[in-house]
Amino acid sequence: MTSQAFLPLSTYREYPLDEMRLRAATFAQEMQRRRTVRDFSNRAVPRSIVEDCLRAAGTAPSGANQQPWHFVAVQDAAMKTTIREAAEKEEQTFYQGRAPQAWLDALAPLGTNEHKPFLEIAPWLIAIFARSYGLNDDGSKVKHYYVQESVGIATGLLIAAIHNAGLASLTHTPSPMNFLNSLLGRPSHERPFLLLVVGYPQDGATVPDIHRQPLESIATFV
Ligand code: IYR
Repeated sequence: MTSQAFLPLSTYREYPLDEMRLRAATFAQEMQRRRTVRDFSNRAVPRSIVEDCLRAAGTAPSGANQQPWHFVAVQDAAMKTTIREAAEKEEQTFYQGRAPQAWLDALAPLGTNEHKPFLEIAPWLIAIFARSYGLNDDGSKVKHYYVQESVGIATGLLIAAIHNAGLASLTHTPSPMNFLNSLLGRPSHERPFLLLVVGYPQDGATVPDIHRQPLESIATFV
């Protein structure tokens, strides 16, 4: 056992209550504006913006601080084309048979189908991997804890950071997406978690007429 050093909490900032109220309400309104977008523009987004969004994602809390995530940010056009081709192949089997009718019915309001042009059009694809276990120098495994939860939280922060920067994103889940390991050169103990499409919305982009549940439906106070 190594002993753990502790440092003063120097990064915490307390706000007067009025300011706290305003900040909480402003952030909630800001997040209400976020919509998942499927119509992307091919307009370039500087790499430094993506880097900062990934820095924000990397601040997520994680089980035993093991930070069991890896992000592959793809802007290379040939790689995006290859990813699109592989994803559409999986999606075709999904939409043309693998998906039960009830699942297709649930997706109907979103208007999705097997065609994924945004995988080539959007300037960035961020493949998010969840590391199932760590590796010591001698090759032995280090157990990781709460991997799915940790990577889910990091992904949420990433989505919020992208929105905060003024960009749109799409949480895309081709299934299965193991093809991302071989295409992006990630080891097999990293499981593809999500493919996040990032960019500007296309001019005239539309979104489905769907709504968020009000607070009363999603929260209970005891
Ligand atoms: N992976 C498919 C299907 C899909 C599934 C769910 I659940 C969604 O919320 C949206 C789509 C696709 O990307 O089209």
